[in-house]
Amino acid sequence: MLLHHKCRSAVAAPYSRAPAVLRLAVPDEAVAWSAPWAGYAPRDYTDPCVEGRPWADADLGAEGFRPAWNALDGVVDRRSHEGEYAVGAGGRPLNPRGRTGLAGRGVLGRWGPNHAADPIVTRWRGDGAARVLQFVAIRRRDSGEWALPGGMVDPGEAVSATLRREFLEEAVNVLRDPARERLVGDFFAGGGDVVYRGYVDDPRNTDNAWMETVASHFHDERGDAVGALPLEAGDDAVGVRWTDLSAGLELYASHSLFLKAVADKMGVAL
Ligand code: RP5
Ligand code: MG
Ligand code: MG
Repeated sequence: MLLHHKCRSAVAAPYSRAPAVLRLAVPDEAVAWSAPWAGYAPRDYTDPCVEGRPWADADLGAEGFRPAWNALDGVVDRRSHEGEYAVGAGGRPLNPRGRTGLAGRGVLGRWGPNHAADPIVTRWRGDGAARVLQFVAIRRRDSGEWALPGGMVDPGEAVSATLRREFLEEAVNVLRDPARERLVGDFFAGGGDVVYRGYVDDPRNTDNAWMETVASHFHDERGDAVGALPLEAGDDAVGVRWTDLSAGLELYASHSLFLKAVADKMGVAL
């Protein structure tokens, strides 16, 4: 099992989105829930930004809130790509990758898995032996890091629709000009090639709420479709650019891992 790093620290460290909230230090050997830790009592934190929001769950124990874990719960998908997750004390789902040093939901809306989709759009720069594979990266408003233009799957939304919608919102700024939707034509039809499906090592994760994604690859071989579009950052992106795929790229969460899979698929050595 890959150890999560970005949602954990070996020394007490601030939670990414609420720096006054400290994660408990969790050393590598104490990450697995099976590792004994009798006094483990991390801070229990759910950020006010999720309370009462239509896209967020209620508090556990709130009247009328009876989530069906590991199931499709109405339109909310509470199943994990990682298989069945455990539900611990207080009816709280447990992070399938183990301890994070923080309990509650943090800034995530759902208890348990929070489902996202990440479109990986590529084209070539240059040609012949010197050609370089490029992908569309956005700069996140929340952390300032470069990332894939991904986002949350809305309840009941098909992942293929999320992939297209998030690309249009974050990399084409369709929100400013809805007519831009037409520019991508049928480029996203079919949902692309899934290169990763599972847990994301996202700095927002907690012991009881975590990100999962489907990362899907769309390639513009001739560079005359989406590869030729003017890009403009929108919604929760503050920058966008074609980025050379190279070794050692520092990207948000586990996004470099998904790009490694794309490089392998395209026969590009990193
Ligand atoms: C990451 O957070 C996913 O891989 C996806 O890129 C992103 C979704 O969250 P928002 O961009 O909507 O904040 O874990
Ligand atoms: Mg978005
Ligand atoms: Mg996003």
